Amino acid sequence: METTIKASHFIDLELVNGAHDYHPIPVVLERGEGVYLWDVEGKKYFDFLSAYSAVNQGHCHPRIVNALQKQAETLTLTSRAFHNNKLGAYMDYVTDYFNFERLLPSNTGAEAVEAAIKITRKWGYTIKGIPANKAEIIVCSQNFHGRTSTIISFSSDPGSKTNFGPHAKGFITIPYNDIDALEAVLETHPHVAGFLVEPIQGEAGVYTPDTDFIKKAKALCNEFNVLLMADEIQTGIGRTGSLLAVCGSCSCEGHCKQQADTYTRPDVLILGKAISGGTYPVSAVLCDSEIMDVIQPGQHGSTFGGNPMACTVAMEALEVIRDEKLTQNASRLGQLFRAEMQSYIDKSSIVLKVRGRGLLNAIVINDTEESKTAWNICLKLMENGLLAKPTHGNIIRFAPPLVMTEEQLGECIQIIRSTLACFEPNN
Ligand code: IF1
Repeated sequence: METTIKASHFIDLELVNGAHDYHPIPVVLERGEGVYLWDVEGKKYFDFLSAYSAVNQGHCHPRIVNALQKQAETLTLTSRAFHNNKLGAYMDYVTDYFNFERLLPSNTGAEAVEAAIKITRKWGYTIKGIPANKAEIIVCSQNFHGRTSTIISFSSDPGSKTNFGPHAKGFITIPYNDIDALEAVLETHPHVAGFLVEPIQGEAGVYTPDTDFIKKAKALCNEFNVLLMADEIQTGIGRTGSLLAVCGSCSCEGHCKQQADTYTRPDVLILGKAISGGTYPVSAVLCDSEIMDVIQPGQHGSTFGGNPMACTVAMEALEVIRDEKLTQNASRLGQLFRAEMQSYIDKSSIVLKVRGRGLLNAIVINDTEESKTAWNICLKLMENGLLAKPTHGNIIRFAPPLVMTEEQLGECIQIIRSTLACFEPNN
């Protein structure tokens, strides 16, 4: 598709004036509503990225926007030098929602991961008794936890990491979904404080581990007195068809307080993205008081963290997840999506497989990681009115807002099937 003069204008402004830190799909968006986005020419698209799973509640959800507007007219920021009348209510609401005793507020996902690392290390020194500066955290290869200088130190992606050193020490990498590797490291490293893991690896291409991987990891963590730190920034808040991905197949939407036997309770839970429905940067670390209370005044903080706008918006966004049964919808539509894709794949030579849980899915394209095929498919999808982006070259992630209806999903599957058909070798 030719980029229009109007779109090129906006793209060029970014190119000329901005850091060249992204290579976006060449579409310029100006409006969103529910599962739809419109570009500057008024062309309408289905959104199949949801701002990397931040917009689970759909674009410009009226209830969330209303909450944001009202709070913006009342009080936006106090800093934590003073109390505000929203923070306590927010902490009470969210700790109850996810069944943890304490919440530490922050803004972006990476900040929450950083806070979780600090909490875990301090717990390691003051509670577990690790000697000073010896604490280690186990992470998985192909992880994605953010862009700070510490977090990229344990990335296995050269692009994220190279030339940004010297890198932070104290991280041990094991292969994802490898319980034996985890056990081997725990047995040989007495100073491990935590195991930081994504229940499904998003950036790695929606890599879904064995159903019992997290459960077994938690058992090992218990055995070796190590904190299980679950990064649910992308997988949490209904996305995978359960409130959290660590809930497994439980689709109680949090009402059961995650008592289901599929639920693995992490020691440290990290949330971001959809906790605000994509309207405002909100993130959080949740854990029980025996862990959280290692942090005392002056040891962590943020100017914007816990501000009344963030608190109000996040409470409304979480309420929407429950009221609209978005977790259940994600579970149901996800099964439908994978079944439909699988029936296409059975007759396809361009698509190798579909994988995922709930509405966090990906298809693997039958070409090399270096190939342009997945990118070209995404350009064609754009032309046909559906926005998605490749990850890792040959994988396309499909993650629409959870407010999608079955009828809309049917329309989207048609678009995806007919687009893919253009890339089959016999066409
Ligand atoms: C970018 C991916 C998604 C995350 C997990 C922490 C963070 C993220 C599991 C940090 C952020 C985003 C950031 C965005 C691309 C992206 C992404 F493709 F890289 F993997 F979502 F799929 N933990 N993920 O997924 O949160 O600080 O950004 O709020 O370009 O960096 P943040």
